[in-house]
Amino acid sequence: MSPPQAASPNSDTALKAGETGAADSLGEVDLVIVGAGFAGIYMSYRARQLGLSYRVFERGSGAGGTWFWNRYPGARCDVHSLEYSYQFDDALQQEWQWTEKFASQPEILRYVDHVIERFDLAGGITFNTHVQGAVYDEVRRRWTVTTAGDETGSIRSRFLVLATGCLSSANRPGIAGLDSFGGDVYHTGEWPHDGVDFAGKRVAVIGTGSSGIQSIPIIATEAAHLTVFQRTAAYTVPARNEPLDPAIDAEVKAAYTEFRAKDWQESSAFGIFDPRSPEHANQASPAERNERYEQRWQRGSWSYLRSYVDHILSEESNGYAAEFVRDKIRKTVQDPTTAELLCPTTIIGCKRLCFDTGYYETFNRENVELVGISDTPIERIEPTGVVVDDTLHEVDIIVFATGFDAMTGSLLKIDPVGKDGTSLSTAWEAGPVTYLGLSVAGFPNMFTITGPGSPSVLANMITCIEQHVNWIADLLAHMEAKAIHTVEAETQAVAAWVQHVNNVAHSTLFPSCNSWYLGANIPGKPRVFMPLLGFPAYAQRCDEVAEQGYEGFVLRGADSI
Ligand code: NA7
Repeated sequence: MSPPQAASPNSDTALKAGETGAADSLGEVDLVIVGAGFAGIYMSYRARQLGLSYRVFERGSGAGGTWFWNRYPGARCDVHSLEYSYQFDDALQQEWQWTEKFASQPEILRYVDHVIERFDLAGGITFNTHVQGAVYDEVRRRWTVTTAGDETGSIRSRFLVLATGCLSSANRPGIAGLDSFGGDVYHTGEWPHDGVDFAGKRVAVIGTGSSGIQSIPIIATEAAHLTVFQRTAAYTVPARNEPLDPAIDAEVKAAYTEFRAKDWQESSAFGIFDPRSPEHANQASPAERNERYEQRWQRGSWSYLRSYVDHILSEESNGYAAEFVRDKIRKTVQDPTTAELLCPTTIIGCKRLCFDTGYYETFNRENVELVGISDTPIERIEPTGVVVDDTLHEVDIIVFATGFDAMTGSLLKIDPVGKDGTSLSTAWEAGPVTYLGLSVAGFPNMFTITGPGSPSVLANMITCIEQHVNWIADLLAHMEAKAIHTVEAETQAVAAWVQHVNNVAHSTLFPSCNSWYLGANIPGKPRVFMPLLGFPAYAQRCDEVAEQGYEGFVLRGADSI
């Protein structure tokens, strides 16, 4: 096992003669990486390749990021396994054997652990250690990062990489009386490692996004009674998960590089298995549309929304796809009142589409009840249950499937303080502003991976992560080679980028509903569309920025002191 590198020979201590500087309890490295999910793991691999000294701090007791925490029943990826994996090492992608079309959470964790072991990365990761804050010192040109947990203290670094993930800060709604509840309370995004025994219990699930929709059918089969509290009905399409076909596995692995290159050209950096039809729904006849929707419904998952090219562009076309799903719900759910309550009315796809295994069928079970809380929100929680519209629903367990303070939550919990003592929360008071989703003006040598303003959650996260990490690693190598000590996004470049992200979003139907893409799920969060649509154009722009000498960034070296 190789420990993290010692400080690189090019390390610029930046201490002027006579300055001592209080020694930081955890010393100094070139690079502090926050988080040991897919992003932090790969960043540490590249840092080691570059000969940089680094430390990775991870609050969990294991690696995997969102996949470490989301252990709820039925947790599963919605991107094809052969696409949702690293591509930086051909031997790795050849040797790893996925068992299912859509990998389950435990299988993804096994993959993560395999990568760490295979590339000998464990020595650089400190688990059970929370990064609490980070402050930039302009004189020393160093970040001071404070930690708590297995290693409590502070560490100085030249660079700070926030690999904190987009879906890692659980949203626990502040419902009156929650503390008085006499039973057990869980959140899908912070699930106990030992699982939860639902046998014989009356269970409430609050929230019907992806996590609720994956877990509800399983909890229903285990619990004595299940009450589902639904604020907004979500669209879900059958996942049609199955064992990974060995013929497909062999075919992809025979030409994995070409497969990845093709994938890279997809707007979402995945989707080879479910190509988008170039036709427009509003130009097809009703019979053609229904036939196409039925085929795609049978195929399942992403295939459905890719039936036509204009679903997220034309309200009329979107309406056809939405009505087809409502029709399926009405045919599947026997009780007409429940069926109507389950019928979503928003734009299909403006919140992330969900994929299920037997979700709508679950509401035909005698032990399952649906309670709408859109017009009559949960009033309070009492020791014995949940009160809605003056009715007490008695339960023994409450499961919050209420999602995340997405994309910015974990960054703002750290709330780094940049130049002039400005905190990230102040800089982002009106919503997150970044350049390329990678850098924030006023926060030199700090990078966000898959941050707001990058494709991230609208694309294949692993592909986005590798593209980001490679871009950052190239920049760090450039800085080492040219004796550049600081890099910082220019304010004008940030403003232009934010405008670009907004323009792209507003040319689609994405901003039309209260999604976590917009921060609308968190009370008081500024309503700003955070991810950028279109991976290939984004990656090309990043390349151009680098080729043009890091256009939009200020690079400072020894001669600019
Ligand atoms: P989501 O998709 O954000 O879903 C959260 C659900 O919880 C959704 O139905 C919300 O209703 C509901 N919610 C949130 N806050 C409340 C309160 N205060 N009261 C009642 N109901 C509430 O999170 P998931 O964990 O399911 O999925 C996150 C992503 O993980 C998913 O998109 C995939 O990318 C994987 P709302 O719709 O806001 O009315």
